[in-house]
Amino acid sequence: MVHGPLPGVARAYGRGMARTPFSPAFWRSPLRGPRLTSLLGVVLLGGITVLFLTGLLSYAAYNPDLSPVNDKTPDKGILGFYLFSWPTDPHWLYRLNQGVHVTLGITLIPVLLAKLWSVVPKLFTLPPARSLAHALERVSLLLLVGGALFEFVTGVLNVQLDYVFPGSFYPLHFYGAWVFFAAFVAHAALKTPAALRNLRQLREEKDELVSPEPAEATVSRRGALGLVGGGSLLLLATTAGQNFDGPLRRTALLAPHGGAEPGTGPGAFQINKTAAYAGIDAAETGDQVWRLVVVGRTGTVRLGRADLLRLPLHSAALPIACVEGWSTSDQWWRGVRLRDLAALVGYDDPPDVLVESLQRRGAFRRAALRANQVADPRSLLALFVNGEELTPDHGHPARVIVPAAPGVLNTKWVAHMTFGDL
Ligand SMILES: Nc1nc2c(c(=O)[nH]1)N[C@H]1C(S)=C(S)[C@@H](COP(=O)(O)O)O[C@H]1N2
Ligand SMILES: [Mo]
Repeated sequence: MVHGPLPGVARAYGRGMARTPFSPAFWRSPLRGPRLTSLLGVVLLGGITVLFLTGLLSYAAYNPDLSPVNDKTPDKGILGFYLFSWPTDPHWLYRLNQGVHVTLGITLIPVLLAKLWSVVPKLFTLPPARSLAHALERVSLLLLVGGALFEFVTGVLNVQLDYVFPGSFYPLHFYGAWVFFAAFVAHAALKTPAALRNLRQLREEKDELVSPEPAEATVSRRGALGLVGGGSLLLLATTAGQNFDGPLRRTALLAPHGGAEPGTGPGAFQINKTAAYAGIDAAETGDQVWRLVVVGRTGTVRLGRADLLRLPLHSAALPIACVEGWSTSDQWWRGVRLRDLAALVGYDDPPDVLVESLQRRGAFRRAALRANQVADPRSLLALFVNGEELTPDHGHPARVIVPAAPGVLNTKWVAHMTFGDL
């Protein structure tokens, strides 16, 4: 049964106020109410917690505390309290972490938008604050809504537009995540008990979210939830494929690394930055000119390609997994073990290493690897992939590949390696 306007609302009509968003009667959808809001809230409670944790792990995987070279948020202070040495096992660890982070984030967009829609009347309640506690609650809601929009927008832009914010995505998304998650925890602590109660109740409670003067329903609540869930499933189905090869990647219609693999042959798997983009000149990479400079305790060693080929070569099946949430399945890399290169310059116990490429500009032209990564027998300075020489775009003449590490640590077009404790 639809009840008539409340007396106060009727008076508001009289004064011509009912048509502004500040009047409860302005919001007429019969779908709004604590049950819908609570259900969406519980989904987001789980989803955003996973997003936050995988985000923190993703940051730790960059080895930011190892060297300033890796750290895009050097002023983080205590926010880095949890950092730890990223392991090399299982070798698909970063691939899984980042695939979940990005795919889940995109999948939750319709849920987030529906949740914001379901509570939008609350943004307009008057007076703005009834008490200090109420004022604090509203400020925290502002941080919550602002933080959520900020994190989703910066994340999607980074994934879709490929570094629209040169260098600054990491601090924005990292600091934004802490602000947002603090507000999220406060909100969840306050609201979860009531949300669970709302979901167990069969009938809608009297609540400020329930329109005092509901319009005729155009869609049932079940239908609306179906729309949100369907939207999420559609995003999931058109994004997740960018973590797989071949026909599955072709399903990732919305993902920048979906579709067909680039080129043909052994090097036909996803490329982040091409050699041309990175400004790598073929004149610098030829066998006659290119030298790998390895620096360590016992001095400096210069190795041409022929010298490297005389060292023991090993193979490892490892994926490329990018922070942007795309990855490849395992590729067959072949090259010299990083720990053998460390031994060449005086380290039986492998230390950390700073790897620098031929590339002159760009945030990812160099990276630092931790001793545990250098020590892993699968960590290679690869010269070959899938049975053939590296292609220019995959880092010819030599590139680093390390198990479980983010793509950004797998430096291409390597020119310089400095072993030692960083
Ligand atoms: N020199 C250099 N190495 C680099 C990069 C770069 O921009 N410059 N990009 C990194 C990133 S972010 C990724 S995901 C991987 C991608 O490797 P691929 O292009 O062979 O797939 O290379 C890494 N190595
Ligand atoms: Mo990447």
